[in-house]
Amino acid sequence: MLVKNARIENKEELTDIRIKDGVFEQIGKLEAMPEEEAIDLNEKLLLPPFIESHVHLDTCLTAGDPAWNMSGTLFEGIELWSRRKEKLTEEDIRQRVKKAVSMYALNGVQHIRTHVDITDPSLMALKTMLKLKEELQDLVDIQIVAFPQEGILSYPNGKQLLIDAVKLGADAVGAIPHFEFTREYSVESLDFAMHLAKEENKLVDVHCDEIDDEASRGLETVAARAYELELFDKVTASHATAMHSYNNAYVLRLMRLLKMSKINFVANPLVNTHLQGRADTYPKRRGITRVKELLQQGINVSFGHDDIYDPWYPMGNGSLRDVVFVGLHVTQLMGYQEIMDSYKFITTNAARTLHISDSYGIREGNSADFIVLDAENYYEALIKDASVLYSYRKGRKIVENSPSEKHLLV
Ligand code: 17E
Ligand code: FE2
Repeated sequence: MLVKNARIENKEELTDIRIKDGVFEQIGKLEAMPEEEAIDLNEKLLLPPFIESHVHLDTCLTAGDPAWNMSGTLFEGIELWSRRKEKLTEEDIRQRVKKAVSMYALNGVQHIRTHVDITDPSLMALKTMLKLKEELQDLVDIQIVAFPQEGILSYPNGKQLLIDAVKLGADAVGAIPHFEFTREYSVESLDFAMHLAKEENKLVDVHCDEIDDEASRGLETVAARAYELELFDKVTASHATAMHSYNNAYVLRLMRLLKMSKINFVANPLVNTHLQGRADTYPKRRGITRVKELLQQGINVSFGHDDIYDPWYPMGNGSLRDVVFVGLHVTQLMGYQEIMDSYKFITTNAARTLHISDSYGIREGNSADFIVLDAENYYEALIKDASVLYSYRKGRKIVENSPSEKHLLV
């Protein structure tokens, strides 16, 4: 099959792509061969598929059950989820995860890293997610983080549950240092999680300092262990919102270690602008990590949705457009080129976070995975909230959407 006249990743010049046996065979200026199927993209934007680098699929679509989060805090969310967890069944998880994944797929997402709560003696969510990962392969690649929502040292049998989750097949080890009972527990939990990842050859993704407390310094321990254990870019610090509140002198010192550690960051602009700042009167902190400064230091940052309609976030639709749109505002990345390049937060940068850069992207020899947006470049796509017209996976069309049209009749 030949794909004609694509604007690949905002490039001015038009490019053609030949796909054979589910792989990008040739990329350049190409002519259709006799009998070859060809589609003309008419100068539309072609991107590698979107990547959701941080979401909790096991909790999605449960908002209001058993009650709504009225304080808007992370902690009320955790308490509510703890109650909702008691009602979990395999069927309940299946239905919600399938629905959320289809929402993502319709919006051009083909890779999802999901955190799955393993502070549950039955590990039901994890076991179900491992099955769904196989069952949903035609739509998305799912990466699973064993996420100890209620702590590793502060939850009964927390260490063993994390070990069990990894042995069952989780791809990454999680931690939640700012939720552990004490600072000592927080350091010990990170030591435990990161040594486990090293021994079992797993990735690491820590919910790291998701709090406005400037004294929450899990991040330095995550970075130090990433460096010392030579885990480097297999490690991700998610949220890292306390960094917003660190003093500048400390950040200046910390940056050196962050660069040496090569760790990735994920910011979740929709959810953290909502959950953070809740203890502030005015001024109210934005609750987002220092994205612009991290990027300036050459540190990788991706953006995630975090939640779809659950105890932590009462909205969400599986479109990463709003994540990028709001992310650019709250991080003040609103220069022309910054806006143009911002698709990288949910493509190239997110691929680095997921540690899949080797096989990801519009390159000859890669799996023919791509999406087409109803716009000429990403700036335009953001402004007009452009539809994802097509999503192709291994050369097969898995999504086709109509362009959204509006008609002024007067
Ligand atoms: N759990 C957590 O600890 N933090 C979050 N942002 C979500 C769940 C969504
Ligand atoms: Fe999260």
